[in-house]
Amino acid sequence: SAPPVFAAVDLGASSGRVITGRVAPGPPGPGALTLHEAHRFPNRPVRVGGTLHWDVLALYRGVLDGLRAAGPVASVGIDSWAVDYGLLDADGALLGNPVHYRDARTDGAAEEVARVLPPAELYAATGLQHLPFNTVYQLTAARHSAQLAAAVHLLLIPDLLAYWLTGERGTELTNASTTQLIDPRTRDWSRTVTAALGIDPALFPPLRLPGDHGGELLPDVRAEAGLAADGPPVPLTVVGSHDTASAVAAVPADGDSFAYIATGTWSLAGVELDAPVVTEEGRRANFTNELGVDGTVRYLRNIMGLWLLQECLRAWETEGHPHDLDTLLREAARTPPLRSVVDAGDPAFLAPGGMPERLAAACRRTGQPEPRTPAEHTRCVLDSLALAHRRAVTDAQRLTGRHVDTVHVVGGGARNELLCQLTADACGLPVVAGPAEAAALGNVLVQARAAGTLHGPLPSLRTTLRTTLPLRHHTPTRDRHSWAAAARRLG
Ligand code: LFR
Repeated sequence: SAPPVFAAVDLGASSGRVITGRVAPGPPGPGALTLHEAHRFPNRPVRVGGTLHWDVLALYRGVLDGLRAAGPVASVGIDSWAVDYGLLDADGALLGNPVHYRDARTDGAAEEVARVLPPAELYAATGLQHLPFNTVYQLTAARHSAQLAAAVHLLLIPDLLAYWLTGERGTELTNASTTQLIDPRTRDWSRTVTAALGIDPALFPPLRLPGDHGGELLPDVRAEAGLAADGPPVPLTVVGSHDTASAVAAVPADGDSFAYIATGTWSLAGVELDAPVVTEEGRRANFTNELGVDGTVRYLRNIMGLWLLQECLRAWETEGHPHDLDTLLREAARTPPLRSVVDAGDPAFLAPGGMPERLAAACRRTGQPEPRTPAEHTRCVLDSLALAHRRAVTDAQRLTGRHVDTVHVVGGGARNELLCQLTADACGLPVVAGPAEAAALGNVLVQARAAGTLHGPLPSLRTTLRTTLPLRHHTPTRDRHSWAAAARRLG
């Protein structure tokens, strides 16, 4: 019989995708895992009343269209970016559009939280890096709102979509770990944090884990998705619903001496651990202990990522001078290296708008030449990202004692050969690039295992990937001194 097909819904900051995955039978073990993009749709945030929102119904429609395009599937799994949520009233109706994490409503929230729970205590309780948009700050910013007062349930974005598909409410753990309300040691809500901040943990439906059964598609959903009313039930399988958790699950690593960089809008760079490392040193270095698939810990740092370049492209297009990414990357490859670099970890780059000028201003402030042409901006962004990758890989090893001999670059940025080569050069380590659709793959892997199509712990799932996916290898070439010198320019 034909191998089962799994539908991975993977929502990113600029587009959503419904991707089908199947595991071809292949002796002696499972054969190649192949993906097919059934549907892709734009994710366009909307500013209304001065607040930046997600157009969550448009996303949901994209999911339904995608399921229709996918046809009959054995199960569905959903992953998306982290931290954001929708609030439901007692009837289960959505109270307003979810707010985008890049919205300015959290300005000043960290200071408010710090008055009740100093940063060192918040970190000791949660092991989570400070990101101004963590759910804890969003809830603090919203705490006097009528909407929160009326709310009975809080659902993180993938859990919200899963609720609409199945009628069942749950809180998936890997994504819950990004709220800064979870203790990574107990893998449960931190009463220290919820009590100090007056956040009612009962807002969150029960925690569930990747691999859990998450209900079945409702009859009206089946109709919308074009599935026969009398066909077999389609379960929703809980996956690593934080896209980065799914992406890390799909790192095609061999052994544990590896670092990963999940690159896309963000670069999430770090190592995988069996247990959290919660130290004051780690807090100061802004490392996080997010929870991963199969009880793992994602010890990583957020780096601004290709957002810096996406925002430049958007600015040039708005000004009436659109640029083609591939051409720019070719030009950037011929542009002198390491002329100017910025701190790609700086939250100053978080908000949208005016990116080319903001990059130039940052170079000016640090006494470096300003990028003038789009190719120079592109080079500046890629050199800066590689430098930030180097720093994260070095710091993660120092802070955890984990030795790294290979860097895996996964996610959309794995397609960017220049970025991967620069990352190898900057880290002084071999880079294995791919898969680009890591989040969707990790999503499919967990579904396939829950269905009994794949077996075994993460390392054996990774072996399936490593032996069947096309991967690109980058050997470090450039001398390391120039990267060290560039790092010093940022202080
Ligand atoms: C990547 C990601 C990051 C998270 C950021 C905001 O898509 O999920 O891991 O820090 O988006 O949610």
